[in-house]
Amino acid sequence: MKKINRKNIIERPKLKAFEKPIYVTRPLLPSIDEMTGKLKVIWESQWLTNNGAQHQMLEKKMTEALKVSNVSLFNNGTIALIVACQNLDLKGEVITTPFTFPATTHVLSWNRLTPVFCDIDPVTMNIDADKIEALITPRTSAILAVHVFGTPCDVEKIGKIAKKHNLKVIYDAAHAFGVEINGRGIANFGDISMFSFHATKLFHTAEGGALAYTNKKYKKQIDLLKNFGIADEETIILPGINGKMNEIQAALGLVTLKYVNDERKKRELIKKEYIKQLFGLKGISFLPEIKGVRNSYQYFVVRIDEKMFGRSRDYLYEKFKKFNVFTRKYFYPLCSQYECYAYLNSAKKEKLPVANKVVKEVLAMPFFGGLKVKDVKKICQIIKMIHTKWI
Ligand code: T4K
Repeated sequence: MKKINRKNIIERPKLKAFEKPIYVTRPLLPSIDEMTGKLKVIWESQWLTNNGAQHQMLEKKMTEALKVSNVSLFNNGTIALIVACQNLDLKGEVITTPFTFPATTHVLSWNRLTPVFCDIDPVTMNIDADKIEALITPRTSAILAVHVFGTPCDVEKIGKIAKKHNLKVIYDAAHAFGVEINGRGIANFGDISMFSFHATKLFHTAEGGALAYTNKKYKKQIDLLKNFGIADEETIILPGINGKMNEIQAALGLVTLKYVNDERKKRELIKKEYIKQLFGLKGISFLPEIKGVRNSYQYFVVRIDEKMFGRSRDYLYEKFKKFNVFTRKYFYPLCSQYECYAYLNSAKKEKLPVANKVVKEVLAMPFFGGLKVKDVKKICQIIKMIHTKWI
């Protein structure tokens, strides 16, 4: 009998599930002592909300961090976006992307505006600027675009279309904290940009958000809109909402902000490790780096081409759970597929071929500064084992 040469047998690595769950993200948290120090100041002041000292400090710091002349802080990004639409007095139809978090489209509904879905670019996964003009009607008042996963939209092209057709432009920059194009803060493009400071964001205030804009004339009205329209104790000049960020949120933001650059560096290394491990693996691709663009390091997403990879995105997502890894299928389903919007003419599947393809391919991987390189290696090992159909 022929002797088996053990060297020729490829051993299947045995991988155990992670002991603790690995989530798609974890919030950047300062030390509890540092936060306690800030809380003491707030306690002593007995000033908890309504444009307090922490709020004022953070708002100023945000103009620097975002490199934009005007910032208004909010209690969350969704309310901020609702207020942005109110401030621009939008009417009728707004052209938007179906590949986003529900908040983007819902904000239009809350303003009694009709979303008109536009297909997306196959590479950046942002609204396809070349398809916007065909959707403009006499009822169109604005474009609401999203810098998905922090990749900037084609701001030049969108700006030109808006100018030509006299439309307003709002950017949902929820994922784009710190993004710059050739050194210019991303909020210098369009009429108003919204940032989310939710706990899952690179920079956060637990819950929170901001509007950023270059037109200083907006400041007064936006700040009225987020404070019930109160001009003074006896004068209420418009139907505002409560969109105020409180002092505890602002304080958390001030402390967290100090560590954002460190976190960015850590995430940059993690991203490099993912790419090193997965580069060349058939059927897996990454978002392209765009020349002159400063990355937000908000998400690290991969795209799975089922035919080439051999398994679907959903297979990976489910398999990962068995290893205690919780990836996310952002943004599945498309907003155009929700029951509340599927009736719209623009929501028809055949009108959004790229978005309907992309939404089955994207997987957001665990991505946060506290993730260890050895864990990234193991996560990539799982992907490789799925690819070879060992699991
Ligand atoms: N526009 C866009 C394009 C957006 O992506 C968002 C929000 C908005 C507008 C609205 O902005 P905000 O009104 O939220 O400011 C999360 C966030 O809740 C949401 O803010 C974010 N986008 C969205 C992309 O992600 P979920 O439903 O995925 O969150 P959740 O609770 O499943 O959290 C994800 C993972 O993060 C968890 O598995 C574990 C980890 N996590 C989460 C929280 C809340 C923590 O470790 N600690 C935490 O405190 O929506």
